[in-house]
Amino acid sequence: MQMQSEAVQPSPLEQAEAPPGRTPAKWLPIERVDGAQLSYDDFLARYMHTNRPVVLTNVASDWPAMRNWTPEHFKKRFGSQPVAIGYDRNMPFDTFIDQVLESSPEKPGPYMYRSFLHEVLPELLPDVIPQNKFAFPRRYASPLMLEKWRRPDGYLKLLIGGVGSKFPVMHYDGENAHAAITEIYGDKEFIVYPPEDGQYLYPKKFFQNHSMVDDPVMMDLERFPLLAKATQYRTTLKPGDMIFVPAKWWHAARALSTSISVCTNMLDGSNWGGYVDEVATDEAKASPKRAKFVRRYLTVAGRVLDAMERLQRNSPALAKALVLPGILAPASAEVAPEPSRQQLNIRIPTS
Ligand SMILES: O=C(O)CCC(=O)C(=O)O
Repeated sequence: MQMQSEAVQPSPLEQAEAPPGRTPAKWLPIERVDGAQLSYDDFLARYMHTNRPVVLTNVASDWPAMRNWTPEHFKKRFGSQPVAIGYDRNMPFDTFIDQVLESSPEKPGPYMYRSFLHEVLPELLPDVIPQNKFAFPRRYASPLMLEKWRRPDGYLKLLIGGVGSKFPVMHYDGENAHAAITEIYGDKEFIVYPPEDGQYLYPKKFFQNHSMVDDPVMMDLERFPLLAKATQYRTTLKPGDMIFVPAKWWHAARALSTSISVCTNMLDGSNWGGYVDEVATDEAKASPKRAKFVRRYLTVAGRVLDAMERLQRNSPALAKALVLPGILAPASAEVAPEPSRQQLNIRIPTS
């Protein structure tokens, strides 16, 4: 999907000297909209339901996190409590923060990308309330979801990194999910490519949603010549900015200063079909019979969720009186309960 027809802009980094064998990428800016002025319905119509990325500003002004979350705050609050950095890497929180503060482009420090607040730091949940209205619908939390894929109310992942550190791999999110990443502290560079440009991004053989490209900013065109054909969109997230990354859009992120953000995933009618395909395909590896059941069940559940979300949007008073629609389909920030603040003994799968 070509979003904009304007000429490709030169990257500010183009002025910087490229390392030998590297070419600075050209890019287009991602549209920015004031979230305080955008209605939820317009967000759905203009971005989520057209699978179009956008940066929304001013989405978290009332979060205590915006006032309190700093590297020093985390160090003081959690001391040497162990925290998950990646899939198989834990370290004491204070040591992690020290390494984040020492990070540099030449010697990047660790980047935290695997800590779900509900799993490991539920005491932080009150800091991200009121709920971000653009992080809905929340089908992942519906009681209609099969348990394996059900995720708690407002589950959020914490991302922390120092200058030059980055999310480990350019990828698109599994389960055909949309994503919302909200910057709380510092600046983060975000790069996205449209789904159809996947052909130029060298997907890994066994992880088709992971790219082999190591650096989309300073490109290695000898190793990845097709990368030059991909249309890169780029932005810098500042505190209070949320980027909406639609389903199947490739993305990469790098901290430009010490950066703290939270991330969540969304499912609704716009990406449900792809979600059902993906989980059924996954189930089929173990049991074709179960895969058939899962596909049938989720197809019907999708219709019910569609109807309940529509009812809540079009006739909120009736939906409220009926109670069930709000319970089965947490369609919007107005109807969904706030995060439970309870630690949940779950292991949220991510890819
Ligand atoms: O902000 C980031 O580091 C990217 C997060 C992300 O893409 C993910 O968690 O899937």
